[in-house]
Amino acid sequence: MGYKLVCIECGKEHSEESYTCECGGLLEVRFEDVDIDFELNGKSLSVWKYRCLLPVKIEPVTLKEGGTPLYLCNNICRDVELYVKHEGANPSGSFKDRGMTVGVTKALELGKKAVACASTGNTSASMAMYSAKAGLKAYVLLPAGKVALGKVAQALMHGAKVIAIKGNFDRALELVREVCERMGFYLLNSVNPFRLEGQKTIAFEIVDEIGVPDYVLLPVGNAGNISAIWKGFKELKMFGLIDELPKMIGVQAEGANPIYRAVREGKDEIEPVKNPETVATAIRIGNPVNARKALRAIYESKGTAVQVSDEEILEAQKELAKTEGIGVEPASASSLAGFKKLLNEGYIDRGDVVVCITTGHLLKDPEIVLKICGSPIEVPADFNEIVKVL
Ligand code: AN7
Repeated sequence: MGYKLVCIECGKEHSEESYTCECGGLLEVRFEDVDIDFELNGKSLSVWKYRCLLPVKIEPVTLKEGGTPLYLCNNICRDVELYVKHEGANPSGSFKDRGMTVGVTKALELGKKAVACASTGNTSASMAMYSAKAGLKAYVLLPAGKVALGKVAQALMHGAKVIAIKGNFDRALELVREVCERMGFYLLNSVNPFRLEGQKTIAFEIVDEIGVPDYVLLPVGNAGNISAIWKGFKELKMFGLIDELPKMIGVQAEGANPIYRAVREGKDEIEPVKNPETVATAIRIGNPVNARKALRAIYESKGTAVQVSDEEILEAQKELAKTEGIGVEPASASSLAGFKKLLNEGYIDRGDVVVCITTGHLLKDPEIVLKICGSPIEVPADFNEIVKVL
């Protein structure tokens, strides 16, 4: 198949076992001479519909990921054609499954026996699921006490060895890179370029269903997904399937905003945030490993980055749930919060076509729901008592 693995900084070609270049640069998969064998006809959406643009040679390890719903949200907004693509509808409840189906397949293809990741939660849940299906051992490093309950539950139940460290995600990622290096485990964080290949299918599915939107907004943590989705759009253009490209908008929480700050200052490097803090624990990341790719995505697409407060995030989470029937976890709601901010500022215009990606399911983080909504009203088991509280 026509692809190679190349450093995005110096262009050096690498073997499939590499994660980064000696020069420190991130790697990416580059396709050449592909026979495109799918049609963008809105039918049978799934990650593997686009197999000709996915860099694997063996039968994929799949749990039927992708094909997530794209909802027109005109209860929230009528001036703009606002869509929400709900990645919470993937098998493990987050977009990570698109990456893991490719990443875990690659682990098998390379003959690996064990996979590992650091995670704010969703990566670990997804990796545990796909490695269970593949029969691989799975090791997970989490920041202790900072991962939403549903995600820990998934990683445990699907049989990963779950290790909580007294440190944040950024520290866990440093450590798991060392563990993988020394123990020979296959690293499945988004520094793994094959995972991002799976995630680019979000772009393919959007175009497949509605064509090219004006804007795509999504939460940014480790910054892999925004890089992946932009790559997806660019490939469709490169292979002559579309003429236009959307603008990519990264949304970050105020307390974990290194990409936002770099964009505001027009820089192409970030300054890490030392002690990131936000209610959106999924994106509580101060030193995003894919920052260089993400900043290129934003600048090349002529998009931007926006920051939102925890309050705005939770407000958007409630609004999606109560007015559109879409249940998402806090990090995911930041995309809508960012949209509302940019609409109010006049950055987004009437009539624009906008897609907000909601990256994870409401049930991932049940504890935050109880904090926001309170607990159920308890009454004696009696009709009159029930009527009193209706
Ligand atoms: C719901 O699971 O980093 O910018 O370790 O779970 O591609 O990192 C999760 C990230 C957005 C950010 N929304 O995506 C992990 C992890 C949700 C997430 C992001 C995450 P990236």
